[in-house]
Amino acid sequence: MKRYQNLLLVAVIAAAVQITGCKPKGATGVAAGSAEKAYVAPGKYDEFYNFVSGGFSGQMSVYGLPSGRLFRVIPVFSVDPEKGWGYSEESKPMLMTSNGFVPWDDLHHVSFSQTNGEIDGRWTFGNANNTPRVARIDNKTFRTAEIIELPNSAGNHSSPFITENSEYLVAGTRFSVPVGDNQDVPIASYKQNFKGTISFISIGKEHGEMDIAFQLLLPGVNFDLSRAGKGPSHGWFFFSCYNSEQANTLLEVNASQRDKDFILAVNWKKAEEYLKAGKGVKKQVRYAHNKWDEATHTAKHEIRTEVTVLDPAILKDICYFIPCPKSPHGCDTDPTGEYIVGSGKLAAVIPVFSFSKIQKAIADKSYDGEYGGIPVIKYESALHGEVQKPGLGPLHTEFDANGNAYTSFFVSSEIVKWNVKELKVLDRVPTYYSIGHLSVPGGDTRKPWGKYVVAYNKITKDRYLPTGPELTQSAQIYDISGDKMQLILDFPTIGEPHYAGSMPASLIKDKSLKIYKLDQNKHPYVTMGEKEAKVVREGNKVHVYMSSIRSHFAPDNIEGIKLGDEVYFHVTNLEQDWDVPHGFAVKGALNAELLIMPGETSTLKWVPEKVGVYPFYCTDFCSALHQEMQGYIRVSPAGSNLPLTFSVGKQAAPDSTKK
Ligand code: CUK
Ligand code: CUA
Repeated sequence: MKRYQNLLLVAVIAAAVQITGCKPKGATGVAAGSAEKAYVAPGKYDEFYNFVSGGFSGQMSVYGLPSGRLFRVIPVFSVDPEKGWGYSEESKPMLMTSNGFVPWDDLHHVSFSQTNGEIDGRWTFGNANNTPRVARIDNKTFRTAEIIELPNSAGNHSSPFITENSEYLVAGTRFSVPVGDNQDVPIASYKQNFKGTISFISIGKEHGEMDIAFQLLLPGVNFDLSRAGKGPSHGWFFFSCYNSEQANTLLEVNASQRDKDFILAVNWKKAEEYLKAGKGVKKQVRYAHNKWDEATHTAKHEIRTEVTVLDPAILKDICYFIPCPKSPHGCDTDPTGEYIVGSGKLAAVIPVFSFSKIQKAIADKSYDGEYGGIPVIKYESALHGEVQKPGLGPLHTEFDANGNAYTSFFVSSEIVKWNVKELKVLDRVPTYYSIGHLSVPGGDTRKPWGKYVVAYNKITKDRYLPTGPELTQSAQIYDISGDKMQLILDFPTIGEPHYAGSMPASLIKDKSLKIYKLDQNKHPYVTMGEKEAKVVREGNKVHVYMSSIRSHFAPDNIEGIKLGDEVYFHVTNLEQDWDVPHGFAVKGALNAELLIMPGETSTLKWVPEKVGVYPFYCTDFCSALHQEMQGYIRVSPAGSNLPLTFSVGKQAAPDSTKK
């Protein structure tokens, strides 16, 4: 009977999901006069930067808040021909993994570096959900500076959440998989052989360099989301997990059997102690670590081979399970660090756990047995209370500075505001439609700025002009400065936005880099000035040391290339002026363009396959004579004995048509 009820609940919710819930009809939801709250006059700056994950685009995009204006798409895990990301020789190593070159991924969550529990503006992190990786973006350049792969992991969803002094980012695996020497095991042996892991990635204090400090080996559940403790709960991490049934097929039913799954509480300070005491076991693995070097404007890819694993079933008092109703998704800690909100996708209530009660339960050993060798704290002993009848399908919660929580509800398509201490629902507004994450500026930190909550929606239906079978995903901004939430703007987004974060513009804007200094360019193929431009043959490799400045390339006439040659255009942008990139593209190249920043060197590899004269040109409108910024390269047959020549400004004489 219980099983039947569970199936029924799943069926009802599945039906609701398919019809996208209680879809608000007719109204646009925007009250007269509220639009001006999102209005940022032409030429004026926004108050916040809004970094939004691109989901299956694999990128991150940056918008202004509250205007919703798009400023930049930052290529992270996916190639981006617009910027040459993954196409230039310098950036290709960034996308290398232990599986080779992976040109795409699925980026769900962004996270900002913090100092004392507040956003400090230095770095933005993002996760790769498919081929498990974490990326660090340098907020000075808005460029991906580092990518680290995660061994023993599959589907890095519960990531990259950060501690309050940027000690660690965590990365919990969504899929449990066989871990260890023999991975050729039957899928049906899930319960015996499959394990979940959580990686703790340390972050260098000065330069942010990422390293896997240790991994926890855990029972074979699916880790979903996570948040670090704050203030009193600093030193702890909380992870939601589903599929405590350990199903290996048809999870939509088989992983929805139990009334409660878990939140995993991790005492990472304790884990550090065990690590120091030498209790970790070193495992041989293979994972990529890729880092961008700003001096050489080039990424370096290396494979690392060792990771230290701690087993919390043996090393007691690192991990505790807390029962949490029905397939928890979001797991969010409030700004005080005392309350942990679990959002069960199929649950009728929102349970709020108390950190001090969890501590007391551990001290009193108030347990309900073990799961996979890890103690399970009694639900009531950890519980602060439940929000009753909040809505359908709670997913994620963020906070303002006044003790209020904002929870997204996918199935009932709404945001519900409630008081964390009193557990009272205060307000609800519809979203259009089917919200996933939501984000309040600083709403996951000790210091929320409040002001807005932004909804990231899965479905837009009738909100925008039709664009064929797929419609844009979208975000919606609500003013939360008053008692009632008020919708002030819809804006379309790039890719599927899962999570996002916002920080005051002042944390970034004055530190934003304007140019790369040419005299500090350490690229091995740099061309420091036009006089140094040259073409050098090394066997069948031809290196073109090329400069670009408004409005020509040097050299811009090249002859003596032969079929079978590999040509490397190393283009240095000599400009030392803000916002003057030059582009570079060659006809027929099986590649993308280069987009070269002032003072930077970038390389395009080109293997011509036909004899002829090929034009190349600048792709970025850089001056009144941008259209004149072009050149020619001549390709002769393989056996040709035409010497290699190059020039700029050498106008042909009327009769020089020989050769
Ligand atoms: S997840 Cu997308 S709505 Cu991947 Cu954070 Cu919840
Ligand atoms: Cu350089 Cu256009």
